[in-house]
Amino acid sequence: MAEQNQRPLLLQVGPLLPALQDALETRYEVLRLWEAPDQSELLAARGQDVVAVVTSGVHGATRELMSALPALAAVFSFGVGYDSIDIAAARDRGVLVSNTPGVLDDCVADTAFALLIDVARGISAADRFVRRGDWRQGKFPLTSRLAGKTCGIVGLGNIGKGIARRVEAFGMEVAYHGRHRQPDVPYRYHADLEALAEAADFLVLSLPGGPATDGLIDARILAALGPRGYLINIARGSVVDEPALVAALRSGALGGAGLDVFAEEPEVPTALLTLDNVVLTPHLGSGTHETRQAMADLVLANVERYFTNGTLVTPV
Ligand code: 8YV
Repeated sequence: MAEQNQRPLLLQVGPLLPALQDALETRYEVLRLWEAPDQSELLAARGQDVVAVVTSGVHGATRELMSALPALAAVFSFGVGYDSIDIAAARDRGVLVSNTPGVLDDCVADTAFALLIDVARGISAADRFVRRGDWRQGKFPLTSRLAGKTCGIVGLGNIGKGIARRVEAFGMEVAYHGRHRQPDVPYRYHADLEALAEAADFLVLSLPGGPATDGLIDARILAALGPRGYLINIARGSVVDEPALVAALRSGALGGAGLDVFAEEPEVPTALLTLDNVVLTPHLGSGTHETRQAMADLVLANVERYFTNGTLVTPV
């Protein structure tokens, strides 16, 4: 028991890849917050000894949680997006924060492209059509070609650039919107998001979540995308005004949508479940064995570097 107490005490907010949990538990003492029958009781009893939090983009870390941990020095997150972590609270306290950039770009870009081609060509809808036996009654409706269309990317970071390369390979034009024009990219820049939505056949969201982008894709942007336009979201549900999206899809003001993220995960607006022009996936953007392992390795590398020399591999 004495040996246990000498290991740094980590607080794990929610479940993580089992291999990561095991690796952490062999080196550190880990409190599993989500398993505690009474979380406040656990925090009151052990919170003062916790030196680091291990969390994810999904589980986050609130100011309230951090304030229950007076010795907290670092937050390690599994995921690239850190909108669920109160960065201002961490800065106020001098708490370091790490995330897992770089290692998931390909898989998330693949997911965006998969949703795009699925919604354009009706792959999931056609699969349902075949399974229902509808083929015997007639042909599947015609769908939309990708080649020659314009893909508007909102947020041209590493994931956005990966999406751009994929759609270019399918003969699409790329345009983008972001806070700044990027002089080194060959794509058309729209300083105005509405102008990008008007120019685009497909609007793909690959920007960070958080207060700065909350509800950015509203009824006006969806109307600009229009009845033959498609919205693809692999970013965060919070960047879209979800009721406006549901209304636009139901009325036909928007052509269709491919959505991997939602405002209140794992809840999905029930109105979307019956629409054939919508493809829904359960926030699986980074969800491959290889990428989740690479994310786990990067979390562990950050934890180990921190406890070796007080620095991080990938600080936020
Ligand atoms: C999730 C993600 O974090 O990296 C991100 O920002 O959204 C995802 O990779 C991951 O699913 C956390 O469990």
